Amino acid sequence: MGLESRYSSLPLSKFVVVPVPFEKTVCYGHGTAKGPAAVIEASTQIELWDEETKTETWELGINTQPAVNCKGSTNTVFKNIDKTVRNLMQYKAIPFYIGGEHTVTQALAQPYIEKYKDLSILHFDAHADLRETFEGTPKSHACALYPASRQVPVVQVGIRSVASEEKQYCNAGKVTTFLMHENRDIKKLIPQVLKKLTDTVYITIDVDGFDPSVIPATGTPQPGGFMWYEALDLFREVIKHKKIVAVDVVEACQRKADVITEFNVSKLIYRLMGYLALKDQKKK
Ligand SMILES: [Mn+2]
Repeated sequence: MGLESRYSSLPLSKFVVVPVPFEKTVCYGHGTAKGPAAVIEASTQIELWDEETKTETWELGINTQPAVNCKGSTNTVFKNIDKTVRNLMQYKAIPFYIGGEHTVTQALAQPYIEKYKDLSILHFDAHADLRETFEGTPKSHACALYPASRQVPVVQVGIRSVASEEKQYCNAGKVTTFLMHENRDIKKLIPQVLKKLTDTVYITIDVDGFDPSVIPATGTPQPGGFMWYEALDLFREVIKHKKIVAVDVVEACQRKADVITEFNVSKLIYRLMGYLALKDQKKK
């Protein structure tokens, strides 16, 4: 957001933004590697005062880290991500990781799974992402949540594309799947989601969970997703009732046609920070 250093040094900040521009296994639309930089660039266009939360969220401090090195093999990139996450865990700042393809969630979430014994994951996505392997590798965007789902509760919302090989995992084991077409009443959905999540939550947001009219530029779009205010209703309530340890926002692409995606993702991230800022206000 172009903040001066006393509002953006890591030890003083309430939030830290971490670009993770990894793109290797995308199967359709390309451009997620350029997503993080575009989102950060768009953040300079957002009003500092948040009109919904009525907070000057930026005053709590927002640090932006250099991008995680995503060159080299997937194993090398995963090691780089792991090192970054574990380093940031020393600070009080709540991380917002910006992808990159959804594969990065496997590496991002693992240190939190190991650290927090009562962790669960809110998985906002059009796709179930529960394949064990895809095109010969388990480290694929199509398998993004599979490793986590073997370890901690995963609550999926927005889902409207499931492969027959992964449907066995939906609503089985530790996975709760709220299919989009069956859960279109957000007021009924929210309490069910809150009930299924534990008290400590990692949020992973694949932007294709939104309707393509809200976030048009993404690798594998699906019709009929969350509208802007529906999604905000959900995120506001989850943030209000749960301890959030980290958020990732993945699969945003940059395209020449328009800047809607990067602007809206940037505003989404700032709004979620605003919801977290509100919790601080209530504690005072
Ligand atoms: Mn997806």
